[in-house]
Amino acid sequence: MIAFDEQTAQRVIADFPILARPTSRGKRLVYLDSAATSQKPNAVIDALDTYYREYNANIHRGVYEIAARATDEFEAARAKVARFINAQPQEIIWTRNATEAINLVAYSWGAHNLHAGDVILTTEIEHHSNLVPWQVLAERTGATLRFIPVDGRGELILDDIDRLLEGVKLLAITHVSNTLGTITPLERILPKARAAGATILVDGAQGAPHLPVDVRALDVDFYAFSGHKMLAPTGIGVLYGKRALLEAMPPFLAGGDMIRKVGYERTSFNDLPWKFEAGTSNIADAIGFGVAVEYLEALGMDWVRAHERDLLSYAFERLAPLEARGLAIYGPKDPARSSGVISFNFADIHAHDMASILDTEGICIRAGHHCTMPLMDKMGWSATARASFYVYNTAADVDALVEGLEKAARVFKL
Ligand code: 7TS
Repeated sequence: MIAFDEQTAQRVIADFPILARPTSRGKRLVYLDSAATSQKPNAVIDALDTYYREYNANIHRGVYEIAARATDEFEAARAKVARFINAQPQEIIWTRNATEAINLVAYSWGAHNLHAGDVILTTEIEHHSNLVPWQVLAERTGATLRFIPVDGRGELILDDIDRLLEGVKLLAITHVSNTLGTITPLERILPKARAAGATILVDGAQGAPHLPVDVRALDVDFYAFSGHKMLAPTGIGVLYGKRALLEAMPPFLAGGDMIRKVGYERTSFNDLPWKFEAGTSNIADAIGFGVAVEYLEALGMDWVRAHERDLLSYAFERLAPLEARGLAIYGPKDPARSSGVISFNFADIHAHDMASILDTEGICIRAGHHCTMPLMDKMGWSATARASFYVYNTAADVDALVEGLEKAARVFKL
């Protein structure tokens, strides 16, 4: 039996008002789609409310009291997010999301450092957001893409990693697969990539929300993530970059706030991190992001990881009997190598039908290709159903999922 920390879990649930609202069918909301976006605790919702009610003003320009407070809170949020991943505040660039953070690197660093014949190494499990920007960059520069292959259980095959890394200029790799939950073995890959002279970008969209992250210990050059998957509002994300690299990079977007001095003909650019933050920033949501990481820090990322491991262990245990009836679970199926994602198909029930049946029970899962179409093609799946866990999920949610699958089996007469 898994020893859940039920007391903390119940306290966490009470912090999320949406979880107390029944669905229109009067069901308890069982939210199992946090890999798509997470729910928000009262502390984050209140921070947005307070900003708009008490000190809404533009930042970095007003001398009056509420503008100074807005600037202070905005920059304090940056410092909180920096601390969360063991970075310096100047190394934290606010973006809209992980996708924009990756594009910033592709357009600014990539366009100036990659040339015809250069190699970008990525993997076969990437989200489109860490694939398409490199395809576009390769098209523009004449660089080529190379892939670390994936095996049938969704784990990267590293037998040939030394050869794959030969001559690589950029390694762009995910921390965690959003489709399979696989935690990529960065500790085995990154030192080799560094030794091979590659610049390293990690897509942390599914890493930062679920695992303790220390960008210094990982020794990555860039780490991209989104606030909305880690209790913060939508519309705010982060690019972490090593200071020396960011200093050397040209701005991505140009305009207000990213300048030091502007003449009709020439402009000099602002210091880090503002050089990369053109135009009025997403002030409220950045402040909300700061509150979200404080919430996660108070819980402790070790607790978050342990809680998700417990949930996965319990889910694998509860789902096992259904495997004999045609349930196929994809991915490593090992809570030590997997983050809180379970991708599955049940006999010949289409993943979208499964999601619709579960919806009638108040259970939210995602069905489809999960923005990893090449991976789906390679595995031969047209779609999978995906349940994903976070801090506010408990054993009761796993039980609800299992009951939902049993209902689907009845409906489809399995
Ligand atoms: N990288 C990974 C690994 C992701 O899972 C996602 C979003 C992104 C990048 C892009 O994040 P965004 O915030 O810029 O959109 N993944 C998912 C998902 O699995 N379901 O919905 C979005």
